[in-house]
Amino acid sequence: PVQIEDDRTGLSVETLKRAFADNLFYIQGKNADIATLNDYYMALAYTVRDRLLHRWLGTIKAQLKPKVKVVYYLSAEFLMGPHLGNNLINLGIYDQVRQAIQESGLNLDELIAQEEEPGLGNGGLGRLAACYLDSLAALEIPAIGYGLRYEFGIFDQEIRDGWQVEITDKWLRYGNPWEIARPEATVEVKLGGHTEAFVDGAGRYRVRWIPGRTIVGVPYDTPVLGFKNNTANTLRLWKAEAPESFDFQAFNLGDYYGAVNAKMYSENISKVLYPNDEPMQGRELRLEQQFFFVSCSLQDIIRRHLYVGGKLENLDKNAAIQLNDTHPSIGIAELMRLLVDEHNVDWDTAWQITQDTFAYTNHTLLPEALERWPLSLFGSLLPRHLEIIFEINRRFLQEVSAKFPGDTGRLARLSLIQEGPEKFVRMAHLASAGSHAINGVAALHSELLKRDVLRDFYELSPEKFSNKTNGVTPRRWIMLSNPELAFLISESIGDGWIKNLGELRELERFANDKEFQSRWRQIKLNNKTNLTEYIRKRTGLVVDPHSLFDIQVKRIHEYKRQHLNVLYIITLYNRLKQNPELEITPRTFIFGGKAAPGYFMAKLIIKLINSVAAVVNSDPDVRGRLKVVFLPDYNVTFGQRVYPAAELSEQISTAGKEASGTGNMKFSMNGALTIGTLDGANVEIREEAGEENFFLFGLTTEEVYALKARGYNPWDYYNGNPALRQVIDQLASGVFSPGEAHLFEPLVDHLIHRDEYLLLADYQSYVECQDRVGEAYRDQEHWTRMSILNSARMGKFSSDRAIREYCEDIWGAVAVDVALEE
Ligand code: 26R
Repeated sequence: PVQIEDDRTGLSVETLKRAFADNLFYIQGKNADIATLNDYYMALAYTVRDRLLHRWLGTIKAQLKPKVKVVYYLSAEFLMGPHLGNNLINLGIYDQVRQAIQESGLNLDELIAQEEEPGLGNGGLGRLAACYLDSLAALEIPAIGYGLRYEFGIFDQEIRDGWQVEITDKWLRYGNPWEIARPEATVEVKLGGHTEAFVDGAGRYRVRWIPGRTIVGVPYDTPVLGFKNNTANTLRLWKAEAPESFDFQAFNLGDYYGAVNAKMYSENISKVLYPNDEPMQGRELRLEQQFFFVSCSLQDIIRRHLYVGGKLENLDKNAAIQLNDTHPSIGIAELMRLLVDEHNVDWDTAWQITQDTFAYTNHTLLPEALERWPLSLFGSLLPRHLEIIFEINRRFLQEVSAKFPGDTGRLARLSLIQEGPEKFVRMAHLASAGSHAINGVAALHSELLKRDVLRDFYELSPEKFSNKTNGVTPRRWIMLSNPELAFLISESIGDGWIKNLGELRELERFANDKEFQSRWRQIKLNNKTNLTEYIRKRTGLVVDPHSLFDIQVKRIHEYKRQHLNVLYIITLYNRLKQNPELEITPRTFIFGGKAAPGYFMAKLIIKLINSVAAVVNSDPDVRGRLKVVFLPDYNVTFGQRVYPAAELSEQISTAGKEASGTGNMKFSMNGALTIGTLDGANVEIREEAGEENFFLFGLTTEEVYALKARGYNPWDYYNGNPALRQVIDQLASGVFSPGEAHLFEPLVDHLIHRDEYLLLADYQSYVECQDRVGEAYRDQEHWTRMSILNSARMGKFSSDRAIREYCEDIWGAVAVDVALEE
């Protein structure tokens, strides 16, 4: 019999071409005469989506079997990056589709580049959530990611006159082919109002919450494919809408515009992603967002649990709920409310279920980033939750008293409520008390958590604590970003590394192989040349692909010390000015990253980079040996271009400040060497790569503490170091800000008077280390060997390894077979 491939599932090139043309006509309503590039992208996206639906429906079915444990990953941010290329890789149809598109007279790379990335996150925390969803699917673990469907994601960045300008991110403008709305699964969320006590039919004392307003959450689902398996998990994002009844009520009273206004107010909740590093104060809408998506998600989880016939007492057997930082930690109080108030469960049972179900990951030690909500704000938005938190706290402190009698200092330190003229709810304490597991995101960070931020919780419940070093997905961050390198690796050691990154170790035997080395170098050069072209297009700057590509891309923050990097650039510049004949390794310094719109110092650092670039790039004495580039609008898409082209990765935060870092891992996997402090995951990257393959500098965490304890005075470093002094004086006197002598005064003042992040203390060590880097680069063979060894030894930093650890130690989740759904 003749076999005819289904147009929606067939994978032959012929079928793909036909399906693509069909979707262009019937979904986009265009033909080749009038189709735009975006129409072609959409047609292809739908062609790919058709081919994953059997897996998606199969996975949903498999998750709804009794006894299956589902991981629920609650996160205010998911920085997924573009879907198309990734889905092609996971479906294993990249090559067929490339050919089909080519035979249709188009270019696959151009269609992939057409996708507007969903920037629903700020940086590390949101991208980690995305890598974890990828690995959960790769490992066939039933999982749902829950978050917010922000209408505007992280702002787009433009640079005007060297300053950052923020542009709204209209990512949904041309439609989103990857999501499916599920209005039938809408849930209601209450806000504001007051509570009332009453006695129920059984004579029990109960509380009911009379809300001031109600909104509804509409779920939008996006499939998350596993790598070449049948699993397609779900990312469920909630959109806030006004309940229909609201409109009708007002309409009947004749207040049509009032009703529309209320509708707009409701929809505000999922309107925009908040940038981090923005002052916490008074951000009521942020608390509304957090409660909104958490309440929707918990109601959804309970509904699913009851649907499969589960008993609420057994929720923890079917559900593991992970809190990605404290942003969703209101979930602890909300689950208690749902169980006690709405489902009639007694307090003690409810508390046991809650603790057994929740686990909490901390992502930062910075005191200003620890979430605390003013009691007044909290109480007016969530009156019932405040009561519940008081009751959790009362019982919790009773337990503490029993364990540490008479220790009132400890009670005050552990309390969920921070006392003082203004009282606050401490969200990290709520998360810690209400979870059975608490983890940090790198070995050092987890130690510091136990020693500082959560010390009292550690002394109270040491068994809750563990470390789960972050990881990143090799599918997006090697295969998709660096296809040539992926090809070389697979050709040399087979393709098992994609699922089992530890296998990269087998590359070690090629580290000294001349032929392999030269191919390795050639690929790096190709990637650098691509980036060179991109830099020229975006900034007009011409850079030399044979120079050392030295890259720092990440959010702009004082603790990350982009300005320390700048101090070195100026130092090099001064050396060249003093001796224009000096032999130096030609370098291209590339920066990228966004500053929070309200973070003045961070914005000034961007201006500083651009100002130094303007002077250095145009000085004839430099003769092109140094180039400084600030590439605007750093995001996932741009990261995919940058990591493969990097030779030196800048990971230079003050020791003890960067929880983990994940960019550091992406660089290293792609063959960049790291210059870094002993901070976050750098410690473990160096351990794996070997200390001889890592450029280490700077104070250790212990030294930072000790220096601060004995009184740090940046002046001493300024006065004691002529080169440093010259750089600071130049910044202060306007050498890099012609006509605006005082422009960088706030930065300079802060550095010489306070220098919270110890740039001046680490300056000399950094300069010497950078000089060693420059020297090392001259021996290309040795450099290449180090580069190969870095990639070969990064197996530990696969998010697959991280997710396996979470599954075994925290979630108790196991792989589930998925049968394709007809
Ligand atoms: C409360 C508010 C102001 C806020 C502050 C900071 C909101 C969000 C953040 C972002 C933090 C939590 C974050 O992104 N942390 C990063 O998490 C990464 C993943 O674990 C780490 O790699 C990275 O080191 C850490 O900064």
